[in-house]
Amino acid sequence: MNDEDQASEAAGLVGRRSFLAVGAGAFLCTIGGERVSISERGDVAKADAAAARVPRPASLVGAGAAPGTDPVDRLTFTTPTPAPGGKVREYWLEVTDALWDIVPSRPRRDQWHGMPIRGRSVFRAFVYQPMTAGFAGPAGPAAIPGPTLECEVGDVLKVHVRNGLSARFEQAITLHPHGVRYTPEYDGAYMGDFTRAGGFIARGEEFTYAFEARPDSVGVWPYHDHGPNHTMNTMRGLFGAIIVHAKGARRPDVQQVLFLHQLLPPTTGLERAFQCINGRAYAGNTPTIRARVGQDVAIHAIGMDNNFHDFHIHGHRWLQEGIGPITDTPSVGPNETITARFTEDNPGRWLYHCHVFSHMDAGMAGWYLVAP
Ligand SMILES: [Cu+2]
Repeated sequence: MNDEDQASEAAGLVGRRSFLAVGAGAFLCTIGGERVSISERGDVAKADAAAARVPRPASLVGAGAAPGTDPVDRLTFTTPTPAPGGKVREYWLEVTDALWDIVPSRPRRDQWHGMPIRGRSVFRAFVYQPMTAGFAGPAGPAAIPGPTLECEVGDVLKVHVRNGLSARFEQAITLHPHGVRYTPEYDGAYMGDFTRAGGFIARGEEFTYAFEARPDSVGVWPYHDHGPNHTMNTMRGLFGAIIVHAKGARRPDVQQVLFLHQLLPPTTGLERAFQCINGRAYAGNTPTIRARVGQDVAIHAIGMDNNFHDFHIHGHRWLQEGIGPITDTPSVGPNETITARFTEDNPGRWLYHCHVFSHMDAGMAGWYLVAP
């Protein structure tokens, strides 16, 4: 079987050879008013079928009825412009479905334990693919996570999103940001009859979001799908990071975003669960971070599943506001960010990993290599 056949079968589209209950990975989705239980390998197809039945919200049909009857539903909003000295930072993202290998090293291997990884590891992910202006062509690979959107306080992030899913995935998607300031029009949230323009991008359509980077937006934040099928779509890869820098702030020499998340059989159709960092599992497949002594290093860990993770870097400690004063293993919850920022002073080969043992042992680990 080639990878495409494997992924189709894995998603339950070609036939389910085995009934495999995976209780630990079960979750419930509410999709357009339907409750969909996601508990078996390949149940992603059930979520997709439910999402395909969600109609375009009445508020977005034709001239558009007001979304609801409360006075707040009749408010209208303007598109923000940059503060004095600020800029418009434009990004073009196409939502595509793509085959994704969770363990791409050949042979498949966990470098930490020198252990072969057996079985299939390719599934069909949904991703935000970076595109050049006007969606002229790809600006980068279709990958988990989507591109990091960067700006400074005073800027407006203008994010063009096109739903480029293939015909078998007839469903709306969105982009919902954290941290920046936005009106309901640019919330990117599907809300049934109350849905505003950015909350339902049907297949083949596009929408342009405008987000303001305010002084209280400084930090590192996730963005993710918040359309009718948001839970499943986020779990299969529709997420990325936003970094808002203080005006004129010195950028770190090394900056790395790490999403901590699971890829489970109900979502992937694969036989086993993978504990992932940026869509990959096991050291040598997950990001290898490199720095030199003396560099200003910022490593941002973001939770992107139903779990809490404990982010640990060997050989290092850092100030963690609200947890510290000094830590080397802070917890990070769903859609929460922690930042490990320090001046590098400890050369060598180091591990970084989630310190939940079952996560660490199933792939949520990687290398941090520090040159003298
Ligand atoms: Cu974990």
